[in-house]
Formats: sequence, structure tokens, C-alpha cells
Amino acid sequence: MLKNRHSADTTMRSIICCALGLLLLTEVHAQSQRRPAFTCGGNITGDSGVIGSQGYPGVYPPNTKCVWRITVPEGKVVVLSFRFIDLENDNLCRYDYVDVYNGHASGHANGQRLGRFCGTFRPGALVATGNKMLVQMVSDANTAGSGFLAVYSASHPHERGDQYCGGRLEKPSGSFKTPNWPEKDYPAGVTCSWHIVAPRNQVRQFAAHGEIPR
Ligand SMILES: [Ca+2]
Repeated sequence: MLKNRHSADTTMRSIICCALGLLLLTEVHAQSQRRPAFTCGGNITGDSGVIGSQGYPGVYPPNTKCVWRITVPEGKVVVLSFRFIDLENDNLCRYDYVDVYNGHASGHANGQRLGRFCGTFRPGALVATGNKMLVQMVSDANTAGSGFLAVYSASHPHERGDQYCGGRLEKPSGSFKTPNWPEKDYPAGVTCSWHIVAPRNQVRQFAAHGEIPR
């Protein structure tokens, strides 16, 4: 009798176990179905999220122009961090590129471009001065890569400084500075990378002045 009950218990446990396993499998399958597909641009609102090139991590399609308009809550600033970038490489990013703009205006006339990126150069965090940022990716007919994956988040202006940092510098000469220079200390926890490109057959000359406090 005892033995039988034990056996019944075991059978019951097996059934429950099997049912749970099936449920889990169904859930995993449903989640994989629900995983957001990366589309060509869009209007994005919220406190934080992820944007990626069309079809990421697959190879992005040729001859496309995708625009993401990011808006975080009023009073906050947008911070964008590239986690991965793999676009056709070119010294001047002439073929495939990702442009990041402060605000929702783009183009030479109206937009304030925070940087243009291609290849596998991953810039530091890009910080807008307000709650809007525009990301535009352009591809040409040939040669492509996996594209990009970037995380955006809303931050208080004083937490990250009120300026962006980093980017690609293509002019024959010019200067750049750390966030808040020279009025205040640079903000903590910010990584800034500048990619300086000199015209072919010319050397890059770099002079820095200032101090690294502490
Ligand atoms: Ca290309």
C-alpha cells in the first residue's frame, strides 16, 4: 500500500514536472517570438531603451536611410551609448555611417551633429542638451556589416554635464574640450572618445593644455 502510494506520488510528480517543462518551453518560445525586431528607424519615447540597425545583428540592408527620433521625459537629457558598431569602414565615413544629432533637427542647415561614426570605432557616451536626440543611419549599395546597437537613457542634466562629449573630428584644424570646460569640473563617470582624422598624406598634430585634477 505504502509502496503503491509512493509510486503514485512519483507518477504525479513526473506529470507535474512534465507539464511545468512544457509551460517553460512554451514561455521561452513566446519570448523569442516577442523579442523586438530592429526596424528602420522610428519615434521612440521613454526613460530608456535600446535601438539597433535594421535587422541587427544581421547584416543591414543596402541603400537605406533610417531615422530614430528619441524623446525622453521633459526636463531630462538624452544619453546615448553605443554598445556595438560595425559599419563599412572609411576614413571619412562616406559610404555607410551613423549620425547623431542634438535635438530632432538633422542635416547641415538645421542640425547640430554630435558625431558621425562608421567602422568599428565606438565613441563615448553622447549627451544631448535637451530631451531629444536624432540618430540617422545611411548605407550605400555595397559592403555592409552587422550595424549598431545603442542604449539610450534619460538623465538629469547636472548628472552628466550639459554637453555631449566625444565624436569624430574631420576638419583640418580645430579644438575640442571636455564637458563643462573651463567653467566647472568635468562630470564623473563619463567616457569621451574623440576620433581625429587628418586628410590623406598629412600628419595629425595634437597639443593639449589644461589639467587633470586629483
Ligand atoms: Ca556600404
